[in-house]
Amino acid sequence: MPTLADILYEFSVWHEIGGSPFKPRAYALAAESVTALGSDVKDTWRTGGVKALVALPGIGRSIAEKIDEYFRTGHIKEYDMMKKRFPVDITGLTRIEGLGPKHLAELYRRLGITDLAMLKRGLTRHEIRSLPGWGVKSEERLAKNLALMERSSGRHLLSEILPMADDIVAILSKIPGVRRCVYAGSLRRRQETVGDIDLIATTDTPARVMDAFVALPLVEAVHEKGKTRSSVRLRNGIDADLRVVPDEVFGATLQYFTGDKRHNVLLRERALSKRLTLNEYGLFRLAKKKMGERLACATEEDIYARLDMETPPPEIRGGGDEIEAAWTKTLPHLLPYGSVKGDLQVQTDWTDGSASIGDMVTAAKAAGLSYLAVTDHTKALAFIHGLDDVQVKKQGRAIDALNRKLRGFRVLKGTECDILRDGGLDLKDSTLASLDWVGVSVHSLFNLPRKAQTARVVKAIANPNVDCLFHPTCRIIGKREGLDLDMDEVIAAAKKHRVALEIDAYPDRSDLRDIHVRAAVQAGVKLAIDTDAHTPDHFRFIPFGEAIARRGWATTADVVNTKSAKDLLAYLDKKRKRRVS
Ligand code: DGT
Ligand code: CA
Ligand code: CA
Ligand code: ZN
Repeated sequence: MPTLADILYEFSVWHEIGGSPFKPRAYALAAESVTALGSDVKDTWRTGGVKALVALPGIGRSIAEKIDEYFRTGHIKEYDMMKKRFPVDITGLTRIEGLGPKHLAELYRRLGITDLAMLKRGLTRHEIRSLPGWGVKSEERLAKNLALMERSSGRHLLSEILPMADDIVAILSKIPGVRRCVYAGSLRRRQETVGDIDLIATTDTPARVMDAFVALPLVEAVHEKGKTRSSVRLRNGIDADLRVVPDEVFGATLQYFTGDKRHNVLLRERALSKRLTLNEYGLFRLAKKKMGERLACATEEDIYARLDMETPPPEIRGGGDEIEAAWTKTLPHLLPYGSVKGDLQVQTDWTDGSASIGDMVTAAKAAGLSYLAVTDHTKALAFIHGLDDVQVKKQGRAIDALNRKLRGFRVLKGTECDILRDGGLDLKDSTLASLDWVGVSVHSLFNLPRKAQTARVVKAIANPNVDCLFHPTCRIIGKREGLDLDMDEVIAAAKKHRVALEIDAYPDRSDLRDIHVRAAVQAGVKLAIDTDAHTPDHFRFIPFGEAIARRGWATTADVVNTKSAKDLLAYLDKKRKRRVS
């Protein structure tokens, strides 16, 4: 069963094939809007029917009636009819780069091609090259794009792509004629995973820049090369898009391609309410449904200001209440990058870390930090020789000795104490009470039912010796779903017991994730941004943790390790007065 967005998109293609002058665009806009609004569309319909649908961005009366029919009956009559006349897998086939509506119509009418399998057969039989306007070259391009589409994997971790994107931007910036070059899209919004790299360059000589771009050694294949947009596959399997625009519209292009789509839909809606229209070339006056005078385009700030809004940082452009906050000028002052002063989750060679405490200190200093907490695992993790009470005490004496030698850096005595099956902890209370920083976390029984898992975690953080819940949900991106937890309950317990929740910046953890950070911040729960370092070079993950905090609207005051070591210890001391030993 196709989704509503798919159906609307198919209508758009259908009308395009039929030659309608404005319907294709109306349906494409509606499809985009429905995608961006997600489940909100159905909620809106349920509460307000057709009338409420019309009030949504990008949805007019007749499309609203189709959506209504879809929700009421599960079908749209006109769609079913159209499908009979044109039984083509539009959604599947248009995933191939460069295969547009008119091509689909032609392939169907002349060769009866309705889906990917038939397209492949047509390609192997070389039937496509003989169509009017095609030829060997375009047939080969289609085959190549089809193969690339099938090979194209899913999403990539931000931490893998960001350094690469920085390199690409540096390379592109050196192409003669390039004035500015940046990346936009999910990368600029620092989403935990990104689909592709969206690049923007400004120049007076677009053709030269495009030639140079597609000829870069790191480009493996060219999906599409145009005057203002080219799309390539890089050698590491990632796609990159480059848009080239005149320098004076840079702000508008950056705003547009930073997204996300939902943010842009809402922003355009706001523009429309002021009788303005917004696209990648600027903000224009709307005069009799046509574009009028250009009002802003040079910087993002100009555009938002012209809409009477503050400029939301890219990290929070998710199409939620940032629009309203920007408009009422109540955006939070997000925690700046570089705010974290110490790392509060670090493993050493006492357990499964690769380096000594001393080597981790050297690396942390080099990364600009002024303290770290040694938080080796505890004995429940026998396979990595987790520490018992005696060993923790012994490690504490080693840390005291090291601190006496250190200048301008402080090592805190800590633990990553295992949460046992029943919510008990893996070290004695007297041991925990002797430490500067007590983190607790789950490393077993990931599949307990929600109620039991939540009770287990809540019980652990109710222990008055506990300062922080490490990697609270235990998800591993692409590998493990994470615990089934009632996060509201966990957040309430963290608040009650004054326990910080960790943002574990280890890339495939990214745990807490942005939405939970937001909920924690709203509840007044403190956060800690840690790298979960197991080797000296892991301290480079700090900015990724800061990015998650920003995406969750956290400010400096929300994060405990933006404090100096001295202030942090004083803060923990206040709590410690309530500790049991
Ligand atoms: P990704 O690549 O899946 O991680 O996510 P994005 O957000 O980077 O999405 P992408 O690469 O498809 O497009 C980059 C930005 O360009 C997107 O965030 C907003 C803008 N954009 C792209 N296509 C459209 C569109 O059809 N409509 C609107 N309003 N904006 C678009
Ligand atoms: Ca993208
Ligand atoms: Ca893209
Ligand atoms: Zn852990």
